[in-house]
Amino acid sequence: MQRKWWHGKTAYQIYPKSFCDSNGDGIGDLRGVISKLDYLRELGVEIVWLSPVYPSPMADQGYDISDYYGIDPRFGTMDDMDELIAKARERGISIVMDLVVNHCSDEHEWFRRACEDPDGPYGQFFYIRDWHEGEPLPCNWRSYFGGPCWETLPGHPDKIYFHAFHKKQPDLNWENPKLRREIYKMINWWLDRGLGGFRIDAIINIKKLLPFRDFPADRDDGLCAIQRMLAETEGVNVFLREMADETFCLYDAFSVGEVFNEKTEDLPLIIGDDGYFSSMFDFSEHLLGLDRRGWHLSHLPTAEEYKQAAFAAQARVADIGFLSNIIENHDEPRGVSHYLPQGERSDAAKKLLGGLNFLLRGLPFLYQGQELGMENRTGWTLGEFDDVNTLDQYEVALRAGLTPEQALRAVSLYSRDNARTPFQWDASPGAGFTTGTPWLPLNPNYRELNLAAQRGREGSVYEFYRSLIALRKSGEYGETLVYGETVPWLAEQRNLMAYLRRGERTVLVAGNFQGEPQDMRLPAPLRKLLLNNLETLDADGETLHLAPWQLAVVEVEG
Ligand code: ISL
Ligand code: CA
Repeated sequence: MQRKWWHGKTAYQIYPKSFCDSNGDGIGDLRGVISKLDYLRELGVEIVWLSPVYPSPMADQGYDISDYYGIDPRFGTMDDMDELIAKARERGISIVMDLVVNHCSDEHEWFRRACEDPDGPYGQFFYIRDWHEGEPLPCNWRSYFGGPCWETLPGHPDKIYFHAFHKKQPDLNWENPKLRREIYKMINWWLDRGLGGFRIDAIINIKKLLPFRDFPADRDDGLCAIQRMLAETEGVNVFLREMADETFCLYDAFSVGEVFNEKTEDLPLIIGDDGYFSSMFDFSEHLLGLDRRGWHLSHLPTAEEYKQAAFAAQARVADIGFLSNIIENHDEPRGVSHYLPQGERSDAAKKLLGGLNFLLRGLPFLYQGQELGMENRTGWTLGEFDDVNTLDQYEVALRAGLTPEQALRAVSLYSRDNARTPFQWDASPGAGFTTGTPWLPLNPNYRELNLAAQRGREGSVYEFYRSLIALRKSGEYGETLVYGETVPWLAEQRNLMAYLRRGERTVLVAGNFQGEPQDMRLPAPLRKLLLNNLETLDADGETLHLAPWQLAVVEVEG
């Protein structure tokens, strides 16, 4: 496998709206991010992915972009962005932006012009079809945020346009070479400003199954999940290859795809040596237990399911390329509230989950606050939710017959807003995030759970993450942890998640994924203890006696 400049780095996702507010308006901003660059360096991260900061009406928190060449005034100015890129670079950090090009905002100039003249050139930038009241829609796909994928084109009662997400996010027509050229031009404009690369949003959706057609309904709304069409669609690779050749490859930029529903045989095309993306997220753990019919029917994954999914993903990719490993992002509940049993909040268990994920082969991505062990917010009321997806799922649950209390409980477990509550810097009112009123309520646990309480405190979750990052960067073990193969160890032993990373050296990662002690047979004699989430480790010649939630990282004889 070819070596790449980003392989040995740790990446970190910032959700700008909730990271640090510099001017007291309750909304995080770029000057806030700049003020925390030294913090990010101290943590050890070297790639920072910023969720969208472009001008946006915020129907989907910035994933509805109305100008690809600007910065939303809520977040700052283009000068702030340039300063961020430059100051980050001085600290050895590459800035990666979000590339949202499956759709734009209905307030983007392209869409406005398409509405003015649907038959003109900008009409071809979207999927617009003739339609008359009473006729069937061109297809019965259900948009990700609920309801049909079709909406009346403003000003044209006899025309409709396609949107895979919110109706304020019209899909761009990638079949049109003019549109594709506009996108590539924009990407290169940003790369010329010194950006390290992009995280690429919802990208598998850019290829539509054409002509549009129906699938059997999967709920009583007569619609069918849009993912169903993705399974039948061919040809997305052609667009993405072209995009990479015209943009990322010219700059040796980093690119990580938000790829769902990919076909196994396509993995080399996606993330192989000459793949069109540097990396792609591993969502296999996230998909566990999710029921397409609604969050209220979903179940939380068990330790065994988590382990098997992670091992399967590692085997599937093996040495083809690098997955990007996460326990959470801005679209998911907090990993520690999702993959650990309900109510389990010990630091040991949080470190176990984080360490098991972080040390897998691939590129580790942390999501802001993960390094503190931030948790789902509890006690949500309906009115406190901001996220469109959550509000839709609440309705879905009500329609399925749940009581309002049951529906609220169900969506509280899965809501994307759990990850979007402000970063907990300290115990002051506003959690050090803002001096004003935060745009989304804080998690009330910020008084105890915050950076100030953990920084420099031996044994804290934060210091544990710093050690993980340092170990992966170390001269002694870096090569093994970055490039070594992953070999599951005793995969059938219940609630034990253990694996070897085999490279120059052999490192064993052994996690007791339960609240009871558990013995584990060693694959080879112990050489050295590298990391431990507890104070002691009980081992004899052939066995590790793991305490509840213990995670031990040890070098063994190779
Ligand atoms: O169900 C999915 C894939 O099978 C979805 O998870 C979907 O791909 C995902 O929601 C896409 O997310 C991204 O694009 C959205 C935005 O709301 C999210 O925040 C973003 O991460 C629309 O831009
Ligand atoms: Ca602000």
